Amino acid sequence: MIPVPDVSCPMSRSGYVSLIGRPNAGKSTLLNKMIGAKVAIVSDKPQTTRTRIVGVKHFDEGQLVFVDTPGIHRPLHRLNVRMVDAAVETLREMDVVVLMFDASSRPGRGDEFVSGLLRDARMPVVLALNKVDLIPKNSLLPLIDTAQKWHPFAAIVPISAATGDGVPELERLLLSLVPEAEPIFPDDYLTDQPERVLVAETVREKVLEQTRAELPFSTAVIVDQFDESEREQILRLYCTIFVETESQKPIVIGRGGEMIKRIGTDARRDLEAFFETKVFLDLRVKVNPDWRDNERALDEIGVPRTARRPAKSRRKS
Ligand SMILES: Nc1nc2c(ncn2[C@@H]2O[C@H](COP(=O)(O)OP(=O)(O)OP(=O)(O)O)[C@@H](O)[C@H]2O)c(=O)[nH]1
Ligand SMILES: [Mg+2]
Repeated sequence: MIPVPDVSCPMSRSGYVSLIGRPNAGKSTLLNKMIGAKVAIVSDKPQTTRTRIVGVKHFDEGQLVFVDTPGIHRPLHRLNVRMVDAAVETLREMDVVVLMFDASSRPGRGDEFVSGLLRDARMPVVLALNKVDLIPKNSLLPLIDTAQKWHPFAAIVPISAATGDGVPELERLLLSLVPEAEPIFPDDYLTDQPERVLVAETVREKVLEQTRAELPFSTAVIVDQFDESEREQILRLYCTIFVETESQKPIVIGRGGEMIKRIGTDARRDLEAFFETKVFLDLRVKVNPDWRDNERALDEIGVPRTARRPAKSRRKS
């Protein structure tokens, strides 16, 4: 008998897709948009994301496992070395890479540098030109021209991670580029981010929103206590916000505690929506000098280790 191919059940496609690019390109915004949940914090300050964040999107035809990464920049602290290495390492491990440019700003040496990192990448690289909602369509052509000289991209896709424009097309393309394979995660799996990390990151997002200059870079948040014994009625969360110097402490606290109150109110509102319960949030501010260069402090904050050392100059972070 001639075997009849089973066309009713085509092989599914699944794979890991890394999101890389310079700080502020919109990688975390895209991750959240694609998986339909906020698992990565977003801000208008560069260097928002500090670790890899996995978010899974399930399709009838398969699964895309996105890995959001910290923006690639010149690292001048041990923290930043760990961040950049977390991003660059994905170039060896993933099935597909999405390199993201902020198309609303002129391509610069930073974009060229990141494109250069792709030289030895064996996997297909898709270039996503983000923030097209901010620019006229015809302004993309010179950017595409420049980018094509930097790397033989598998495709170049204009998107707006904020509005979702072009995102379904990007997802379809990525599904066609990942290997034929069974889903990697169960069909209700969303993210690798533990609840405690989501809490700490939500608080840090509000600190980033409210503060300026050096403060966003020198702030870290840890959850000291996550008390869900009365979760049905109220979830009690105790967090510490670390700053690097005594002089930064009053800035986060604000005049008469005004700033820390606003951070707390905004964070609590988001956390109550996320956990679907009432939240009690206790925030305190502590000085942890030079935590960005202290390996033990970085371990505690949960930024994975790396072997490399930071560059010499401390002028920029
Ligand atoms: N107008 C517009 N703004 C966007 C878009 N995508 C992201 N943004 C904004 O750009 C800023 C940076 O976004 P993020 O998603 O935090 O960028 P990122 O690449 O993850 O940045 P790092 O984590 O620092 O590497 C935020 O203010 C976003 O709201 C977009 O498509 N259009
Ligand atoms: Mg980010």
